[in-house]
Amino acid sequence: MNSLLTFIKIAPIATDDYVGFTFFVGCMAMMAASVFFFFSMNNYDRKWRTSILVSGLITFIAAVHYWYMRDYWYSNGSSPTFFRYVDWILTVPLMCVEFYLILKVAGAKKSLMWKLIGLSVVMLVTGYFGEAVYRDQAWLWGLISGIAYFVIVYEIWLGSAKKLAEQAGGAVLSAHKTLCWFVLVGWAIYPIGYMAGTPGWYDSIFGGLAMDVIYNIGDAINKIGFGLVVFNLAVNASEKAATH
Ligand SMILES: *C/C=C(C)/C=C/C=C(C)/C=C/C1=C(C)CCCC1(C)C
Repeated sequence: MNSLLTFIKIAPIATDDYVGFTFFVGCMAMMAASVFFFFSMNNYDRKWRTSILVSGLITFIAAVHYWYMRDYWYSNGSSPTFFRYVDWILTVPLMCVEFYLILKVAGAKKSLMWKLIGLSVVMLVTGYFGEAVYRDQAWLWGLISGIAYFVIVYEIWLGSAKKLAEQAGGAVLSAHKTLCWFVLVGWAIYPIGYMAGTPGWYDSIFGGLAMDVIYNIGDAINKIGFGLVVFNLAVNASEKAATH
């Protein structure tokens, strides 16, 4: 049994190792979600296929990274910051693609997609600088990252994406709104993890929290939640098409 565990690189997790535990559960949840999205993508209207595929890609990419991060944490006892940001730099832009894909019915242009992708890359690269490279100025990099985050929130809640969602109406509008809430509330979990894991004026507020636990909870909520909103849109919109 032990040699099997070694072979498949499942490390025994101490019962009080919350970081290790959430890496493990996160990995399983991402795998399960991927299977679900991949298997259901052909059951609905053709036009939603790519959207559900992207949902599955997001959770699948995360599952692979969680597999590594779980092992990294167990072997080194430190945060797998690099893998974390590689995961995000792949999956967050894909979440921006989801906005574009569902708004395409209302005529969304690729420029909207690239704008959101560009902002998300700025948000993540500056966050990485603060967390891994210039830790002494973490607050400054976090601030720049936060501004990019704020512009994304503005763009989808009040900017051109909102107008497109209103033109589309119905199931698309309500899915867009739910995704907007995920970005406003669900993504706001990450700056808390960042402040817990970097030195700064906020140490006395967030210093005692485990950064990786916070990030892992954020990832599970946002990646799987986002995917389910898109899946739900496909279900609702396909049902409606069938009754017409
Ligand atoms: C699946 C992964 C997701 C949805 C990751 C999202 C990450 C963020 C929204 C990170 C945001 C950050 C800030 C707004 C400021 C501090 C630095 C970051 C990168 C943690």
